Amino acid sequence: MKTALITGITGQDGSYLAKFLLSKGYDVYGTYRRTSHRQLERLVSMQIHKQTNLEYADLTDQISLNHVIKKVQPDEIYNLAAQSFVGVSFYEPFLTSNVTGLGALRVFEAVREFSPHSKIYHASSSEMFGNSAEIKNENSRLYPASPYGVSKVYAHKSAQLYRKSYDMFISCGILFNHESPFRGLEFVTRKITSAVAKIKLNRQKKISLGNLKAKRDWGFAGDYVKAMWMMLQQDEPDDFVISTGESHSVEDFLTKAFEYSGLGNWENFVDIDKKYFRPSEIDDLVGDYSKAEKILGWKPDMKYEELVKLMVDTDFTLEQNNKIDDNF
Ligand code: NDP
Ligand code: GDR
Repeated sequence: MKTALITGITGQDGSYLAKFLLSKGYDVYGTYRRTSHRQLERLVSMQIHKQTNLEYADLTDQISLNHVIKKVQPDEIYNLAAQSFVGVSFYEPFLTSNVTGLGALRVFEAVREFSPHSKIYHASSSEMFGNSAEIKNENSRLYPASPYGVSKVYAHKSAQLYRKSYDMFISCGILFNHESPFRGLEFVTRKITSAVAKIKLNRQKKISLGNLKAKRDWGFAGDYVKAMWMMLQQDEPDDFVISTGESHSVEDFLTKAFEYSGLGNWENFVDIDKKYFRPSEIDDLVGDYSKAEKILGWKPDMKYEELVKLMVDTDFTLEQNNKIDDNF
């Protein structure tokens, strides 16, 4: 039985990945942080919290990472933990750099010192590319447009450096946006689908949003975690873009979600609020996943329209049962 350790197991991707690895027969460990509120929600909803081994560790605390990695000696480490919200990275740039940038380096150092046989998957991001018109691949220029993007570039370059300098197996997945019913409520897709459910049930009148013109390459998280695993089944470490190859605007997502729900024209329900605009924005992001298709045999399964429907349907059912957080 192989052992995997997931940093960020409580997040969207961590929970999908844990479920996937358990289905493959892995002994799954995950790191989590002490918080004052419920944090295992996703693992509990997926009914896998009792099958995973949880260990305290924080990406800002080298000792905690050393301890867990030394103890577990995992065959595979998936470094997913991050301050992952681009919007907040403008308000908390130091925290974001510390967790999302330096945090990855701390994981690599802990592995180098205490578990050099472990293969590492590192969560890089399309946010590293910033604003430029072309379709992005593994060789596209990195020109980040947020403190989060800068931190991901630091981690990505550190991964490549450690791979080369110390012969470590570190593969980077350059993942484009991927969503699901387990997406955090602050991200725009889930913000829209959770609002649609509340509006439909007369529990909310309007939703406030920012830049509706921005376009993103949105895929399904369940498809993307498979690519992470595939990268670690290779003989050599490498970098791979994981995407769908098409982008849609926030406005298009709104249109589809409101029409599908039966509420009709979104314009009756949306306010534009300046506070949701970012100091610098990426207009459009589209990824070319042909390298992953060729080498890993990976391609996305779920289509964009299916994803919108899945999220609208799931949020409606959740809201009917009063299960969407009201404090958000
Ligand atoms: P989430 O925000 O849902 O999950 C982030 C995870 O990191 C949570 O488990 C969170 O724990 C944990 N975490 C945050 N800060 C720390 C810390 N200081 N120490 C330890 N753990 C911490 O992100 P996703 O699941 O969506 O993304 C997973 C990874 O992939 C992230 O690195 C993200 O930046 C990257 N990525 C995501 C994409 C996407 O579209 N989803 C696209 C490209 C890259 P807690 O629950 O306690 O907050
Ligand atoms: P992103 O995702 O920044 O691409 O980062 P997000 O869903 O936050 O924003 C997507 C686009 O929508 C625009 N937008 C809004 N966004 C939010 N959150 N809230 C709003 O009200 C709103 N209105 C318009 C944004 O300006 C943006 O253009 C995600 C994260 O998962 C990162 O961790 C990951 O690395 C990247 O995707 C790839």
